[in-house]
Amino acid sequence: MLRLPAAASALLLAATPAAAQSTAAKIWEQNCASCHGADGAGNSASSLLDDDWETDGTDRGLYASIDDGLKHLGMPAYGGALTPAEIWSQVVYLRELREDAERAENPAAVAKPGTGGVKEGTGVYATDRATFRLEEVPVNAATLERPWAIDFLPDGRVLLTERAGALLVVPAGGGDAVRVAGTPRVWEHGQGGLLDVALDPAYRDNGWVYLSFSTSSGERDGRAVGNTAFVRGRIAGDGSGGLRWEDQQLVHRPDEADDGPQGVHFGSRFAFDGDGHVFVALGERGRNELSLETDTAFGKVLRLDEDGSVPADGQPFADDPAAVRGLWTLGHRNPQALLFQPGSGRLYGIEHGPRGGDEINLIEPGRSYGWSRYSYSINYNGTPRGRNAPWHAEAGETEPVFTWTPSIAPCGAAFYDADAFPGWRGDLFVTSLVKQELHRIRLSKDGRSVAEQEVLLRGIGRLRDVATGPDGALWIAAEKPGRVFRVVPAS
Ligand code: HEC
Ligand SMILES: [Ca+2]
Repeated sequence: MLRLPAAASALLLAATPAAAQSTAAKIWEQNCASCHGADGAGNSASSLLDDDWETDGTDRGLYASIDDGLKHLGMPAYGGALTPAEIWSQVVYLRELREDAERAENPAAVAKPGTGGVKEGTGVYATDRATFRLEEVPVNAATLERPWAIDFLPDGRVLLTERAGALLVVPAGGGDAVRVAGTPRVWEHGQGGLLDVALDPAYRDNGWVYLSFSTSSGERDGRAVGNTAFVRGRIAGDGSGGLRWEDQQLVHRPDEADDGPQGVHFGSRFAFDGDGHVFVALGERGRNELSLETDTAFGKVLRLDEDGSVPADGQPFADDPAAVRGLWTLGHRNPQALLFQPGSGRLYGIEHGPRGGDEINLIEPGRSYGWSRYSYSINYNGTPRGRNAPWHAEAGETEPVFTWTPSIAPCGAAFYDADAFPGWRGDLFVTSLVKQELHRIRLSKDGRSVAEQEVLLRGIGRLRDVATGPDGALWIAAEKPGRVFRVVPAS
């Protein structure tokens, strides 16, 4: 395979005649607004903002209506005039119009603390399967702008990473944070910095704590270049009340030859199968053309032994001599969550599409998840992606279990596995950056679709991570300013 250096591929991208392609908004304005209204609220045809559909109202249903038309009702067929990708762009655009309308009507979907009669710290949130209260946990730290990940020590103390580089240990109920000295220096660059923190499943026996972070290998053509690194180490007392990072071992770092100056898509979560393996998710670092290539670590999920070596058994690409070490799945964009479902052994990954098409994927060995050839998204500038319809399966790629269109920019996620909220046991909780929401999702029994979805919180900040605490509460980390919340039962 011919591999271009990052700078050359960026030039190629810039040379693509993007201006020739119309944006989703333009296509709508020129073809659809006359009958459906500029905002979708209806004109000569009825509103597309309500839930009164002629078809089933799913993405496929809407796509088919635009493609084939509804001739008996006066909806023209666009299958001849628009490419499949352009038709798809109208589905995305229509979902965006619907979201705009829903937000305008209901700016705080559930309730925003401090408004609408819900007083912060005392408000009771009545939701489908639980009634809860939101509490802020005080964290006194020198800086806490962007807490990135949250986990817990067995004694209940809270581990927090701060993207700028601090690993913090906070008392169980909040209070003065202790910064762990001697953690790796991070390359604070764009979306990079200190990223995930996770405890080894056998932490009580071996004391291993895993950290991921962006790191630079130096300069190329006058610019710093880097990628994501994964290490483990131990947190030990320093003898005078402080904490130190010790015994560091490298778990994984992609080939330095692939380091690039881009500030995006570092991926980085850890997941453990409890059987000696650690799974890590790598973003495509803006090199989307490489996500489907087995010989680079861009846009991949890897499975490694916990000490970073390649497992002797069960590697799906063992027959591909060029495959990167530990390769498990490919075709990812920027996975921001990677987690096992308790009890089932199923591994899930959650990743961002550019504009629409954020995905929950069931991660199964050897599979490809389609990026960047297939995605339920459109480009940031509103142009359709390529010429194809987005259906992954028709192209031999793995369909997501669930997609968000418009994007919510999902980040950390957790399965709830405690007793405080019996109605939530086994449910998946997903944070959102852009929409500033906490979503609850109940997966179907076979784990391949979503049975329930609910927005629990909106408007308390960009949410980075969520975790089930040892106290049974759901803990949430919000950023800018960094804040930690606990979702606790109302009574
Ligand atoms: C000549 C008028 C007209 C134009 C132009 C038009 N539509 Fe429609 N459309 C209709 C009518 C009529 C219906 C049937 C239901 C109704 O009255 O809203 C409909 C229905 C739909 C539906 C709903 C399907 C369902 O399951 O209920 C979608 C989606 C839709 N149009 C999208 C579009 C898009 C996208 C465009 C532009 C590419 C477009 N329409 C252009 C008249 C039009
Ligand atoms: Ca995909």
